Amino acid sequence: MSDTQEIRVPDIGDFEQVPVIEVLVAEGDWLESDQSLVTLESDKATMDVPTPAAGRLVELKVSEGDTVSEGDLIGLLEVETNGESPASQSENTLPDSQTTPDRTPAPDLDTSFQDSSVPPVPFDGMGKDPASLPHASPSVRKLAREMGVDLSNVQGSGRKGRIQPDDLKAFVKERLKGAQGLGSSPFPGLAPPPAADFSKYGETEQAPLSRIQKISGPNLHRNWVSIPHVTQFDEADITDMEAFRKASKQDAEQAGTKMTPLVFLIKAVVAALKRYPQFNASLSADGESLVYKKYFHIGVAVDTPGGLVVPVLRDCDHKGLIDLALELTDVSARAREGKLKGDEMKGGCFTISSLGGIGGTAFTPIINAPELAILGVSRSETKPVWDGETFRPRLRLPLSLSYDHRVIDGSAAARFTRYLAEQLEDLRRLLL
Ligand code: CAO
Repeated sequence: MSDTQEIRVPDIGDFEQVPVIEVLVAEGDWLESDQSLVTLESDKATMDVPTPAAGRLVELKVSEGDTVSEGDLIGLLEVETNGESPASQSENTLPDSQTTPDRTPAPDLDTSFQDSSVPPVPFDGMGKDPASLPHASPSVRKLAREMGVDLSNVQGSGRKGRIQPDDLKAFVKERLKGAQGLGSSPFPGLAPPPAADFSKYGETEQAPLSRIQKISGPNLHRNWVSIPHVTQFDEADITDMEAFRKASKQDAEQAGTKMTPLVFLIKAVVAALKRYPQFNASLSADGESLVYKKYFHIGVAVDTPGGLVVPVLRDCDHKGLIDLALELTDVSARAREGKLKGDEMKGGCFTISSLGGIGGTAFTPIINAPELAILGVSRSETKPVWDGETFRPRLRLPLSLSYDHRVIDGSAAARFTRYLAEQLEDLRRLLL
């Protein structure tokens, strides 16, 4: 036996003539209990009207664009009664055949905190600004909750930005893909950079990114967005260091190399890492502790035709200036020829990126995770420095230390950079 039930608009608060923005079923459909029939949208929120029972929708009385108020007829439902009179059935399975607005189950309001078992709640009783809530049906919200997706990050493709099941699936797929292409949006929900047809504005030529760029780009991107960077700037007076470097030129040449300021910086960095061990550490995998390293392997950024690579010079605490200069010449030459082995770019504690041979006054280097800091070096310049009585020409070397502010405080970074500068200002300190 079957019975026909009316499905009416339930209590929707003080709202009248609310537009039907979506019809989710068709006449003849077999419906599950609580399945959404239509979506209504006031100027404050959207809500789905569910069917009160399982059955076949024999007639649909509304279509998209209609407006409805509490009590209006939405459709007629044919319900199997299995020989029992509707009145004798449990309210949990089948409601009365004469469903009134009061008896209709509560609409599943379009809010992230709403549960379908609560009594009817008017549109304007939702506790927070409904206009700020993303538009999505209760089934999409339920799915999003189950998958731990924050719908405010999902872009809806439906009317007025309503989030459709396919939008949610596409969002999850995108997140699962992990590494994103360099041209895509870094954050879900954030529009990708606008695609432009540059040829409309003039002649163009397209060339693929180098292999190194394709590998290092996503790593730089991850480090930039996942580490809170702060950069501390300082200057070292390297007038005396430079005099020593020039005086040692012959010794270096006899050894078959040349000593640039970079080798002095490597030694000074080792001294500063010894003095401030938290700069020679990494966060543990669970982010709960610091792993302090007892070795001093320094990475050096090398500019190659294919892109930036960072070979690591090992045990720099045990090596002299000439040894480091020889090694640096060797690895940078092999880096430019693309002959570095993978292992030679691993295991670094701290990286130095020197643009001193090119120019510039300062820059903000990106930390080479899992390291916690990186030193940028710019071109030294002779500047007038006041010595208390007069201005004297002094050679000043700009230092830019980017550090992971989750672990390193600004005061520690300032001390580290100052200490580093002091080592360069008086090389005898490096012997201590
Ligand atoms: N101030 C003034 N002069 C400097 C200097 C500084 N801070 N650093 C180097 N110089 C001088 C050197 O003494 C050398 O001069 P001479 O030829 O007269 O001796 C000249 O500049 C060129 O030095 P260099 O660059 O060949 O050698 P280096 O040891 O300083 O650096 C290397 C080696 C491999 C690090 C460097 O060649 C390089 O690739 N730097 C680029 C790193 C980079 O791209 N970083 C950016 C990362 S962020 O995108």
